[in-house]
Amino acid sequence: MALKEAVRRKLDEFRPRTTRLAKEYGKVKIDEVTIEQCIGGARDIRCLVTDISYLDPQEGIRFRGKTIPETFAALPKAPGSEYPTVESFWYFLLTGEVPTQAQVDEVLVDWKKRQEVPGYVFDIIRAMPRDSHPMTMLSTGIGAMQRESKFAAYYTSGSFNKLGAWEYVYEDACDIVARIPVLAAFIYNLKYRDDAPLAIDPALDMGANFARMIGQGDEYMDVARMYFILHSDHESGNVSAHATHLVHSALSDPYLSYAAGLNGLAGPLHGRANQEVLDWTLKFQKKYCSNEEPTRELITKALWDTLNSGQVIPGYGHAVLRKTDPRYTSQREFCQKHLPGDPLFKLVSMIFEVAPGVLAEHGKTKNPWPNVDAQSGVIQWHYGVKEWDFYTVLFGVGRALGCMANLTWDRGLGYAIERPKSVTTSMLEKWAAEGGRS
Ligand code: HAX
Repeated sequence: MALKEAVRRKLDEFRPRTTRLAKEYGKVKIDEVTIEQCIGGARDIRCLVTDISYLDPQEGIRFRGKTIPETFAALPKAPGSEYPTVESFWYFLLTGEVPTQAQVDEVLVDWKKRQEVPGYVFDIIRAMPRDSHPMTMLSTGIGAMQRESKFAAYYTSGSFNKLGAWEYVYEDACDIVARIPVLAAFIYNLKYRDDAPLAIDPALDMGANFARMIGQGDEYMDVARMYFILHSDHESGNVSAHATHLVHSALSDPYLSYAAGLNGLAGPLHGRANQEVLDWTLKFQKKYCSNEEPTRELITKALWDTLNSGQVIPGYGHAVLRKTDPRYTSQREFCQKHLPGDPLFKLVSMIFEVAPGVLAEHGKTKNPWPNVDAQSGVIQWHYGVKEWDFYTVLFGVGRALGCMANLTWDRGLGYAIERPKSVTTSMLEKWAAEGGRS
């Protein structure tokens, strides 16, 4: 498999750099920690390493050094489409190299071989109450599939070797990214289409096949491709990526690790914000616009009502970004091109005009601008995926790409078990009184 060999080559090139940094420059200081950071969620402390993507507060995400438009422009496209296949993006995330069409085709064939989800996983999900949240079903499905882990089998084989372990993480990673859309489609059909599963199309790329598997037409294929790529990676400090990395650092296999990541993604301050945005917007329509068109005044009132009731405005703010999220912009451009007249898009655009001003006046958030989740649900809604509690599952399918690429590299570079040090409140009070920890 050319991709695995490309990853091996890249890891061999990288390993001496990491080893040298740790050995020769290990004591060089790159950051210091304040009491505010210690109490406030470790915000902005530089203590994780990843080369898969980097998030600049002003510019937004770069995947392997490329902005979103550069990434879309550089990668080989799906047949008849202006978007790249997820397979080509996977090659790029893992290696940093733009693949040839032949290399992309090889990934596509490889994923088809890996794609089958064992029947017992479906049985377990079917046994859950039908009104369980789809994210609970997804994380249960990934956790249940742990039985298939090649890394776990290798660990207990008696011949575990630290240097070779990445190959087994790579195998699990490829299995997970190939299977998770099939699992997600199963959950969608179980919950919303009377448990009427649709077969895998052996000829279609991941995005196109996913469209087919949830009963969508051809026009949804690019939506799926764009959505999975945009949601893939956001460097490694966000809750889902960090949880995945943390759990794997104990040498838990990629299934256990990504189930943990998904559980983090399910939180309303993280991935579930896309569900919350749709919920907020539809409630707004129902409450304020049953007899009249939405106006800036009505939106302003609704935003203040939300803030005054102690809730956050979903889809706005970010822990790192200080500008409009380019993932938001990319989806907005898609809407402007493909669904400019959609009433929900118009409403969300109006919220975009008003919300930053309201949040700035409210004065709490460091970033009043929209994030990825403010725009994504509108597109799903427009194309007929109206079950908005499913939107975080779509995020989880995309995020698997970033988390699995990162785990492969984590193991390839032999990153250590994660174990930050905690302190007590009394210690903080003592150091506060002394002006710092001596
Ligand atoms: N509405 C109201 N208040 C907000 C806010 C928002 N959208 N965003 C931040 N704030 C508040 C915070 O709750 C915090 O208040 P307290 O001091 O009372 O605790 C204050 O402003 C300072 O927060 P911050 O430093 O600007 O932001 P954080 O790094 O603490 O939090 C969050 C970042 C994304 C969690 C936050 O902006 C938020 O809750 N946004 C709404 C939920 C959301 O859209 N989440 C998705 C983020 C993107 C993502 O991960 N997608 O998966």
